[in-house]
Formats: sequence, C-alpha cells, structure tokens
Amino acid sequence: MTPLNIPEWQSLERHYSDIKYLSMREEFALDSGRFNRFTVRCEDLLLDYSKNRITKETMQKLVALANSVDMSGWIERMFSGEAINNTEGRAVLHTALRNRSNTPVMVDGEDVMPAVNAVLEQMKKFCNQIHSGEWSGFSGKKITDIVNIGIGGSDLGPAMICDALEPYGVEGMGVHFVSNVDGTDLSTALEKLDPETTLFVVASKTFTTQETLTNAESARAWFLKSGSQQDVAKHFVAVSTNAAAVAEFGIDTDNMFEIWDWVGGRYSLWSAIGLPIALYVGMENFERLLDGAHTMDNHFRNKPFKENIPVIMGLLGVWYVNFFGSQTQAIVPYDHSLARFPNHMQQLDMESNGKVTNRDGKRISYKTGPVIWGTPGTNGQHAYFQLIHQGTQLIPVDFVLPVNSHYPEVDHQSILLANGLAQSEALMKGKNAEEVRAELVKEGFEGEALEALLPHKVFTGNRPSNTLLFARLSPEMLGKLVALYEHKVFVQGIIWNINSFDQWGVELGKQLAKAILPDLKDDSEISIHDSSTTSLIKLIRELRL
Ligand code: G6Q
Repeated sequence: MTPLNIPEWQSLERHYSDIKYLSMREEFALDSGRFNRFTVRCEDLLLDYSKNRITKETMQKLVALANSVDMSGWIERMFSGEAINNTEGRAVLHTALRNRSNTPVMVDGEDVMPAVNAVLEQMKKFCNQIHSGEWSGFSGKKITDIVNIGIGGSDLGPAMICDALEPYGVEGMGVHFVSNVDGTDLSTALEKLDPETTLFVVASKTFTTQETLTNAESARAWFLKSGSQQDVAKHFVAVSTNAAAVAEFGIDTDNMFEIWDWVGGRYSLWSAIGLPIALYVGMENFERLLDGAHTMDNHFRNKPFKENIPVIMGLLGVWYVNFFGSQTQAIVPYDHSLARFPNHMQQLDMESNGKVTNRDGKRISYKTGPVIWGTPGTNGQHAYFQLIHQGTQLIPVDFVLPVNSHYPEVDHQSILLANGLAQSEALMKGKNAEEVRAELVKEGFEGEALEALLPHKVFTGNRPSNTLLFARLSPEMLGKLVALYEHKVFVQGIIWNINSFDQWGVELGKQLAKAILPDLKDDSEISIHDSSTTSLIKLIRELRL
C-alpha cells in the first residue's frame, strides 16, 4: 500500500496547491479565534499549533488521512501487544512498561504485567539498598556514583532524563554515562571516581554490543586495581535480555535486571534501562516519570484525533515533509536541562522512521523521516536560527517552553521565555519590505544606501512552529513529553506504511566494524574491501604509534 494512492492523500495534494501561499500573518489578523481553534491540551501540557500553515480544512483533511490508514486500529494493535514490528516478529510494548493501571497486556497468550511489576519491585528494592547504604562498596563505604555503560538506546534516553531531572537528584549521588568506545569517554569519567564508592550499570539489551562490552571490560580492569574479583559483584550490575552473556561476563545474574525483546532500544528508558535514572532521582521520581508517560498513553489511545497531541503533531510533520518538501525538523527546548532532549529525539525519530522500504518490503517513492536536530534556546538563536529565519529551506520548529525554572534564585526566566516567544512570532510574521523601509528611515537611512540594505533585512516569515507550554519540568511532565514524541513518530510511521520499530541500518555498522577490526592488526592479511577502505587501513597501520 502506498499513501500516494489514497484519495485522502490526493485530496491533500490538491488542498496544498490551493493554500501553499496562505499567509499565517493574514490568518491571524482575520481570525481572533485562531489560537483557541488550534490549541489542545493533555492535562497541564498545552500544544499551540496555530502558527502552522494550516486552515480548519487542512486539519480535517489530515485527520481524514489518519482515518484512511486505520490509525485507531494500529494504535490498538500496538497497545494490545500484536507483533507490529513485522520484520523482527515482535510486539512493541514500551507502553506496558508504564501501564500504571496494570490492566493485562498479552504477548503470545501471556500477561506481561506481572514480569514488568516484578522488575519494578526489584529496582525499588535495589535503589533503597543503595540509598540507605545497606548495599555498600567492597570497603564498606556508601555508593556515591553510578556509571551507566551502554550506547544508543541504552544510553541516550537515561542520560537525557538524568540531566533534565537534576533538581530531583538524591543528595550525594552522582551519575555518569559512558557510551563511546573512544577510550577518552571512559577514562575521563573514571578520573573523577573512587572504585570503593562506584557502581557500574552495564546496560545492553543484547549484551553483545562491542562498545559496551569493551567499556565494561576496561571498567572492570580499572576496578580490579583496587578491589578483588569477588568484590566485582558489589560494583557491577547488568540490565539485559541475555542472562547467559551477563553470566559469561562475570556479573552475578542475581544482580541482573531483565528487559524483554518487545522493548525497542530507543523506547527502553521506561524499563530497567532506566535504572540509572531511578538510582539518581529515586524510585519515586522514576515512577512519576512513568505516570506522566501513562497519562500521555491514555490521551493518545482515547482522545479523538482532532484533540490528540501526538496525532496532530505527527500529521503536521507529514504535511511539511510530504507536501511542503521540508527535509528537517528542529526541536528547541527553552530549558537548559533539556540540552540532550534533541539528541534523544534524533535517535527516536531518525532510527524509527529513516526507512526506504515499506512494511510489505517494497521500495517507496515518497519522503519519510526528516532530519531531527536542535539545541537549547537561547543559544541556537545566536547560531543557526539565521537559516531558519532567512534560509531557503522550510524548517518547522518545535519550541518546548517550561514557564518556571527549577532555579528561581537566579531569575532569568522571563528573558528566556520572551526569547522563545519572540522567535516563534518572528518566524510566523517575518518583516515585510514596508516595515523594513520604515525602520531604516527611522534609523536615518535614505536613497541608495537604504535601497541597498533593504532586501537583506526582509524576512518572508510564514515559517511554521509548534509551542509546547507547561508550568514546570516535573518528572510527570518529562514523561508526558517523551511519550508524546514516541507516539508522534508512531503516527508518521503508520501514514508512511513503514515499520518504525526495526533498525537494520544500525545492524550493518555493527557487522562491518567487526569485520574490519582484524585488518587493523599489523601482521594480518587485509581482507577484501574497496580501494578506499583498503588504503585507509594501510595508512592507519603506518601512522599508528
Ligand atoms: C535502538 C537501537 C540501538 C541500541 C544500541 C545498543 O533502538 O537498537 O541504538 O539501543 O545499539 O544496543 P544494546 O542495548 O543491545 O547494547
């Protein structure tokens, strides 16, 4: 099935030709109710999508498109544990990990909730033991630092959440994330740490990932310079599906936290992959995060599409990618603690929807996932915002705006918020030639000098953005936000008829690196590669110290 043949898609194509020049500025001037019309809430989270190139009719047509692909049916299939990850034959159940209502969720005839709850209990017990000092390091000292060793989905989500929830951190507890196989990452983390008070969480769903296992082995070697082999059990725990590999690595499987193959890596922060979060902010706050995500799950599952935040954001994304030809999407949090939020979203979105083959194995001829990027405001304003305002590409922006800071003693918040709002207003309104002229005259310009400068200062405007506004970045709100984007990605995957839950592109890199590794040894015969790769291997051998 290609969406291009769906009548609702074709109707959107015609509609696009009719309204592609629609001016948002004029629409705002004509319709004082535009904000109310294009605003939705999930409890205390508000989405203002009024600054988009849409009319009421656009939204009706986008919702009709969602209905035409049986979006509700697909949502139910995901929540109810059907194997919608068709290339791996797996269910997709990150929603079960935060199913706080505890209703049964069946996979292959078995309710997964008892296992989910058992691991949550295990995490709770472990966090209590660490925080109370009942579980101490080998010399009897309290654990003060957690080092998570993992990569991709086993790193980005938990790292982003720990940054964002820093104000909720348990006193005296530090958390560190080591992901890169570049030895610099591990070495710089270990420099500051004391083996007597450090706990390593080796997080790997498969427990076969080269980077993670290499880092874990080096961390163990570092530890063994102070502790003994039998002390390893007190300082290394694992999160994985693969008990055999965990045992083989030398971690006691009693100290292993289980995850399941129906949890995708980039969707796994809600599982025991979130253990560093729970250790850092406490289990109670981790559960608040789950609560928030569950609220968003219920919203997504139950709200009609015209009031459904993930559906609306997903459809708007399709509108820009497939009709306006946008190739990228910026996510800009006006909250410094969300610095890693765009990185996590990058993996979530690009690994899920960066696909060129549809669910039926056919190559597709329309655009799918955009490039996701961004950094916190206001920093981005002084860097790449130039291109968003005046460049040749149409780049939709999501502004994420918490009204209150966790650090009110330094009251910069009004300036921060004013900047965020100013950006979305400026992108929408722009500045026309008339306005620029008046401004230049006021500044004393005239004649040729004025005419020469004028075109450079014109902003076409009409550049779309969403604003997500909320009172404060609590654990619940963070849970809602992340779940919202997970579901947005899902909505788009369904429209594009792709499987958002596999990642064969990632697998290829893993395979090839393993094949090249032996070639880097000086005395080995280089296996067959292209001439570029072979020459680079030879050069590396020469240059190596
Ligand atoms: C995520 C991807 C990928 C994965 C890492 C780590 O969805 O599959 O980023 O999380 O490759 O894998 P392991 O957890 O198995 O080490």
